[in-house]
Amino acid sequence: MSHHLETASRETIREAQGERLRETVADAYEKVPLYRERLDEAGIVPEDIAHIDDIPDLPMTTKEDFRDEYPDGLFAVEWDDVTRIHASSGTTGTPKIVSYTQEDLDIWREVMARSLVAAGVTATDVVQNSYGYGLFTGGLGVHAGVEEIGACVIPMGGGNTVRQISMLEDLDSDVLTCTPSYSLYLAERMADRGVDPESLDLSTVIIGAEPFTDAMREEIEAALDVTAIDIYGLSEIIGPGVSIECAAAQEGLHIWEDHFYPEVVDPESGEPLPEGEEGELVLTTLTKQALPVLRYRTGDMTSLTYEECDCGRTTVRMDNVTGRTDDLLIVRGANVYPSQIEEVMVEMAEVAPHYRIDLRREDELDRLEITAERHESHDGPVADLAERIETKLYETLSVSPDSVEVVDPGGIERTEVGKVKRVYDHR
Ligand code: DLL
Repeated sequence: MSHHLETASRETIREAQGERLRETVADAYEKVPLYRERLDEAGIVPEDIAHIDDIPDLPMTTKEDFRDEYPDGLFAVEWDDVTRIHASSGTTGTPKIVSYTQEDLDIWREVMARSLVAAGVTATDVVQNSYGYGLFTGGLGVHAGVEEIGACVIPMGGGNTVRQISMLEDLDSDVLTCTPSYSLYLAERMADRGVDPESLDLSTVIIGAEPFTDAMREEIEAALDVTAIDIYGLSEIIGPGVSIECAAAQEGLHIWEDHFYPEVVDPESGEPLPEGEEGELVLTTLTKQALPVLRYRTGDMTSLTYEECDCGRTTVRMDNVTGRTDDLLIVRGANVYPSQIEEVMVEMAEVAPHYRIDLRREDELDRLEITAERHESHDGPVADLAERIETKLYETLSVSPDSVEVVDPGGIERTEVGKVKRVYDHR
């Protein structure tokens, strides 16, 4: 079924999903005490789940479940059958441990290969993989996919930026895979060293692992003279390669739904939302052995479309994720999303695409403090610039920042390894 599924009829897809869901639920019920308990509580026996439409009857799984069951309470196989471990750390101390059997790794490799092909990567390409290797799923996940399609992988990992630049120059990398924030950092260091992106073979960057706005994507594409493709994934489900944009249309991310079943729900009520409406992405694994996951609340905000894509693929697509359910900042009663602030920052030519948001509480009142970085090309008075930023932010957010500080180029700390942190909530 595998590759044909990318263009199969919706009916064929749903039939296959139903079959796999039945197996996954039976397996989870039999082997994972938490799932058995939850299904028992809900009064469901695995036989009640006959096809994919029955999925909303199943209980949901949360990040807290991963933490409570730390380290291996959600595993559905014996340790002897676990071939690999990864982990992801969140805002709290306990990491989420995730496990893979050899078959799980084979499937991951396959969906990553499909992803890269959809992104336009070919067997003759050189791919510089600058996602971190190690417990983070980015490095090894992408690595396997590049090998699977027979392209050449440069296992750079994160950081080491001077070396990254010489590799881009000397090995003629066609594709770069890294976080959006790192791609910007790299572009900046290239500019410092007088390396013209147009002189490089690099044509595509595959960015993911953290949210970014369309404005930020355009900034990256201009700074590196490339096409930027959005790749999405999360450790709890498998890692990178849950979904990706196709190079042909770049109209949403194709979800490899023969392995990962998506729903979008109202983040408050948990009720499923219709096609096209924005809500929280909920994912169910359909083939995972070591760590089957039923209806996982990802915390990521998106919407789904089942329309056939111009590229010919019939798989469901998700919208690009610019925020999470827990992103919302309430500032003196007003709802503020970091992505709104990002758009303002990136769209102002006099400001560099690096910024920092600090929230404090003083005398019972919220304070929103913005630090922006002056673009090199701007040499007018910074006080005027700060005022213009403030006005723009007020127009967008309907709440005025309490302070806008403009610092010199390079004044905002860059993230060289791992995910960027732009919001500091001290309240
Ligand atoms: O970030 C897996 C990955 C690696 C994806 C490399 C893409 C590329 P985690 O560390 O478990 O796994 O973090 C998963 O990162 O729930 C989202 O909040 C966020 N995220 C991942 N990809 C995107 C994206 C990897 N394309 C969490 N856009 C997810 C926005 C993303 N957010």
